[in-house]
Amino acid sequence: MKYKFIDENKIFLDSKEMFRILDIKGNLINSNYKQIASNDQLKEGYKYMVLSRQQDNYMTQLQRQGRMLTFAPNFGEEALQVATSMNFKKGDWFIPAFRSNATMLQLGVPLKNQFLYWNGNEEGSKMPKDVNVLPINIPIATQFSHAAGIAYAMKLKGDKNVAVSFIGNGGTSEGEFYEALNTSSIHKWPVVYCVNNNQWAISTPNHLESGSKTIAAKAVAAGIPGIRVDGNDLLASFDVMKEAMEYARSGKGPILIEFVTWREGPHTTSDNPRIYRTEKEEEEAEKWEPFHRIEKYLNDKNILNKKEKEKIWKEKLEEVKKAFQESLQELENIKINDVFDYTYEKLTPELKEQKEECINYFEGIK
Ligand SMILES: Cc1ncc(C[n+]2csc(CCOP(=O)(O)OP(=O)(O)O)c2C)c(N)n1
Repeated sequence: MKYKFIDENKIFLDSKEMFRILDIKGNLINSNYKQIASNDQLKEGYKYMVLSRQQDNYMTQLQRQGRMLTFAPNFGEEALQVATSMNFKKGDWFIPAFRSNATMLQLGVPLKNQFLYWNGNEEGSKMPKDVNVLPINIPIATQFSHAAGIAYAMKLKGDKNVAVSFIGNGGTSEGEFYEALNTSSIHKWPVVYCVNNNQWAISTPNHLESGSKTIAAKAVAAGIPGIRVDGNDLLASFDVMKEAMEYARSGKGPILIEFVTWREGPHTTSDNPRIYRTEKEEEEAEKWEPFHRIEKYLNDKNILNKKEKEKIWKEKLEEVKKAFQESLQELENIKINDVFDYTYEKLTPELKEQKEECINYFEGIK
């Protein structure tokens, strides 16, 4: 099979170029572009972008009111996230970072779970049956090792499925990033390694965390293809992701995708970006944000008009509010045992002692 992106284009060793279909305003750069996603797929993907955005908007308000704990918003990264889930086939696995909300929602993780998780209840990590999504994992870059392991298992079983995982640009400076890429390259395990290059690792900019000009170029060391794509361009991200998943599914081994994006909000709600980047810098970067560009395209192609769009934004906010209320009912059922019961099959003597002390304490204040 001949690949459009993998075969015909250079690996981004020295160039900061990237694949892009929509320009800064959402117009087609090449008017001969042939849409690969169906209209319905694009519309569905857009709905999940909105759902995730509305969840972030609402959760930020809740957090400021003291009704949510700290969480990592996804502002500005929604297009690359749905471009991923839009390409999933039954049996594929997703191994998320902590900034993968829209992908998780589209793959069937309930909104309520996300509220529970970020409000400190591990019940939020309990996936519904047939939802092949691992719980959110906070230690940076460990996701790639887990994805490699799952892909190895799928290959042993003879499944034609793919493991897809995300980490941030900062995560690619971790040893685990290279270990996963290298090992899966040697054994040709079916993994698509994705990086949301949002330019920052908390307050550290890209150039202070990595000597490599691009993230895609890091694929060279593992002998696998690396592609750099505009992660705020839903069409480009979808097309690249589709090809990458076909590549891995066909037995050719892993591939690395660098989605170039910009973290619009804070790293988490306890971060203040104004300390390390200027408002002007933000305004410039946000001219490339994903929503207005795909909205313009969908409108130009008569896939989604203004009225439908407004309806989606309204409905998704209602969905979010309802899910939060549902999560509150479950939060009432928190048991102190939950803090201890999920790490080890059998508690260590120290943890056993701590658990008893904790239970006695809470019994005492009832
Ligand atoms: C192994 C490890 N080291 C440090 C941290 C603390 N930490 C949490 S997020 C973060 C920065 C992550 O930046 P990046 O990988 O670029 O992802 P982003 O948050 O921008 O999506 C760090 C250092 C951690 N969670 N895990």
